[in-house]
Parts: sequence; structure tokens; C-alpha cells
Amino acid sequence: GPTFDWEDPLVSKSLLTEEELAISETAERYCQERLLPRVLQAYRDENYDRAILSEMGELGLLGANLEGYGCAGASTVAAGLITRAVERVDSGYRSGMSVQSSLVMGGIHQFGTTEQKEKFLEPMARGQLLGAFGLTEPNHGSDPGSMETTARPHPTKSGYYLLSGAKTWITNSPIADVLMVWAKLAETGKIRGFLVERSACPPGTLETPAIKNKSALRASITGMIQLDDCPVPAANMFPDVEGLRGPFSCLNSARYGIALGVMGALEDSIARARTYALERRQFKNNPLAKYQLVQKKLADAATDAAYGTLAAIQVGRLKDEGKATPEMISMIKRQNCDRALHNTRVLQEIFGGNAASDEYHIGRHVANLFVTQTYEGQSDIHSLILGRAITGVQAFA
Ligand code: TGC
Ligand code: FAD
Repeated sequence: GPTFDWEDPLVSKSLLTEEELAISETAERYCQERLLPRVLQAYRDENYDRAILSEMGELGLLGANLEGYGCAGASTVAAGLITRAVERVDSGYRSGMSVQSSLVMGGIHQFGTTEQKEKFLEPMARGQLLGAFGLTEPNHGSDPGSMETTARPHPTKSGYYLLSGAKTWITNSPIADVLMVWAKLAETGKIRGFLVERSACPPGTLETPAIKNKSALRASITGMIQLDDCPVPAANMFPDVEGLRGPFSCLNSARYGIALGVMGALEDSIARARTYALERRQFKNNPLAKYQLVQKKLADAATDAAYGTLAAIQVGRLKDEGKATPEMISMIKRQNCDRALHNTRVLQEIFGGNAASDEYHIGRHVANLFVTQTYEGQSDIHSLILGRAITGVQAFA
């Protein structure tokens, strides 16, 4: 008869295609063999090794659900399985990849001109060009519609805009080659997307200082984007998309990747807590795993991981059939991030004092998962998106 597999309790594997299983296996092997051995040092040093991007590119892991331009053309679920594999090691590594794949490559693929796609997508798929996505500003995070960054026509050079303003908390910005910046056109007040190429910016017009000494996500690099009359060719603007629909369309795909991604961090925490509970003995030489209170923690976490994974696979399927709504993505992004954070915090208790040593990895997951619950729409913001859809009444402002 069937046996219960604590690592995949509801047999989510049975919902995957051969191709998805193969992609997931490739990604898991790379992440466990090549990323896991580097993560502690990277996290301690607050350092992101750029070689990781080229390695992922070689394996076809970047922009994996996009068609053409050297991308794998795989399913949304397959791309989610890649984020899950990466996040099983570290949410920061997944972050750097999400920005590259979903936000920047995805945005160019959906909204770019043929010239923009031909210029950027293939080198980005190979990991030769690194992207950043600049939406959040110092004064406007949850409410990006109020952004202050502007683009005005260049007064003397035709075919150019001058971008001015500041973005903050931008993943990859200090080392990115291509920065997708969302700014309001001075003429219309409408939000438009620009591809700012670092190599083409005159000195002093683009600065990308790092935000140092983070308390989480230290294996990814985060910084600001400061634009001071930075000249950007009109050919680097997305031609047709206007308003928040532009950046939010990119976010739909990245939020999906996070929803399945955080299940990796949760599953890694479950596996580590289980091993620890079986090995550590307290009171009459009993393993911690023998105690009911410890078992409940593992049961709760395994249940949330299994439910979250199934829900994400379902929404991924609907997305590929053109039947997913942004609210569905809000639902799984919110729930999976919240449950991953809650359960890893509880599982952390099983490690006792050893949880305070980074060698046990659990503290790193807990710290990282707080950020996943915050970026790409803080959980309460997703509650309001869902509340609006349920009641028809918006409660943001
Ligand atoms: P609202 O009136 O709701 O919408 C304005 C326009 O945008 C359209 N829209 C969407 N389109 C596609 N997909 C979606 N998910 C969309 N959501 C909204 C909408 O149809 C409308 O279009 P139009 O044509 O009618 O103008 O706008 P609002 O200003 O009331 O929005 C409120 C709210 C809270 C929903 C929104 O602002 C929000 O989601 N805030 C959260 C901000 C956020 O997610 N920031 C993310 C920054 S990027 C990031 O964090 C990357 S971290 C990556 C990493 O390191 O992994
Ligand atoms: P605020 O908007 O000030 O919100 C603070 C708190 O108030 C939140 O809990 C929020 O839910 C709550 N709140 C706000 N409004 C309401 C309301 N109407 N009702 C109820 N509660 C409300 N951004 C990018 O553009 N690109 C990136 O690559 C990127 N990477 C990031 C990497 C890291 C490590 C971090 C920490 C952030 C990153 N962000 C990025 C920014 C992230 O998207 C924002 O931090 C997030 O959207 C929240 O905005 P905020 O920090 O300004 O918080």
C-alpha cells in the first residue's frame, strides 16, 4: 500500500510533468552541491558571488519560463521549483535570481521592444548581464503609485529623457548592469518603465550605494539607485505600458516564485529540525523527537509546507492557462510567507541554544523569511488586496 513520505506528505510530485521533475532535480543538485557550501561565508561577509549568476545561466535556470532568447520555455511551476531549490539554501540567493528572472527579464519579455529583447534577454539568460528592479522609494514603499522619481524630456538632446529621483532597498543594485527604473513622465504624470544601462550613464548621474550591515538576506546585495538628471534614451523606455500595471505585472510572476520559493526554506527547516530532534537527547536519554510538544511543531510545519506547495502548483497551472488572477497570487504569497516565517520561528525552538549558532542554519532562514513577508507587498497589504476582492471595498487609503 502507499506509504507516508514526511518530505512530500500529499505527494505533490505526482502533479509534476517529467520535464518539471528533471528541471527540479537539476536545480536541487546544483543548489545543494554548489550553493550550500558557500552560503555561511557569504552570509557572514554580506557578499554575493557574481559567479553564481553565470553558473545558474549555464544550467538554464534564469528566466526559465520565458520563450526564446536562450530561455528554457518551461512552465510557471518549473520556474517555481527552481526558486524552491534555491531558497532551500537561502532566500537571499533566491532573491538575486528572482529579480533577474521574474522582474527584469520577465518585464523586458512582456513589455520590451524587439530591440530591447534582442539586446538584453540572451545575455541576461546566460548570467552575463545582471538586472535590478527599482520601484520602492525612501518615502513610498507599499504605495508606489505616489512615487516621486521623474523622467523629463532632455532639454537639448532629442530622443533622450532625464531621470531624477531615488529608489531604495533595491536587490542587486550596487552590482547591476541593467536597472529597470519606474518613473513618472513629467509631461503626463503617468508611470513608465526605463532600462537604465550603467555603462551608458555619464559620471555622477547614477549612484548605487549599498545598504550595509543588514540583519537578514545578507547573501544578497541590496542598495539604492540615485538618479541625478541621468540621460536615458527614449529607445530604452517600454513603449506601450503605462501606470502601475507595468511594475505589477512583473510582480505577479516574482510573487509566484516567492510563494513556492519559501516552501524550500520551510522544508529545509523541517528536515534540519527533524534530524536534530532525533539526535539530541534530554531527560532519561530520550530523543527530543519522542516528546509530544516537539512532534506537534513538526506536524504543524509539515502540514503548512504540504498545503502551501499544492496551492502554489494549482495557481501555477492556472497562470499558464491564462486563468490566474492577481488575487490568487496575493493569497499564496501571503499565506506561504506567513506560514514559512511562523513555522521556522517555532522549529527554531527545537535547537535550543544551538539555534544561535549559524552552523545550524535555522536562524538564517528565520531572519530571511521576515524579509520575504515584507517585500513584494507586505502580508498586510496582500490582506487588503484580498479584502478588496472579497468585499468590493478598498481599505488602503
Ligand atoms: P490599484 O488601483 O490597485 O492598481 C493600479 C493599476 O495597477 C493595476 N494592477 C495590476 N496589474 C497587474 N497585476 C497586478 N497584480 C496588479 N495590481 C494592480 C490595476 O489594474 C490598475 O491598472 P489601471 O490600468 O486601472 O491603472 O493601485 P493602488 O495604488 O491602489 O495599489 C495599492 C496596492 C497596495 C495594491 C499596491 O500598491 C501594492 O501591491 N503595494 C505593494 C508594493 C509592492 O509590492 N512593492 C514591491 C516592490 S519590488 C520588490 O519588493 C522586489 S523584492 C525582490 C527580491 O529581492 O526577491
Ligand atoms: P511601508 O510601506 O512603510 O509599510 C510599513 C508597514 O506598514 C508594513 O507592515 C505595511 O504593511 C504597513 N502598511 C502600509 N500601508 C498600510 C495600509 N494602508 N494599511 C495597513 N497597513 C499598512 N523594492 C524594490 O522596488 N525592488 C527590490 O529589488 C527590492 N528588494 C528589497 C530587498 C530587501 C532586503 C528589502 C528589505 C526590501 C526590498 N524592496 C525592494 C522593498 C520592499 O518592496 C518594501 O520594503 C515593501 O514594499 C514595503 O515598503 P516599506 O518598506 O516602505 O514599508
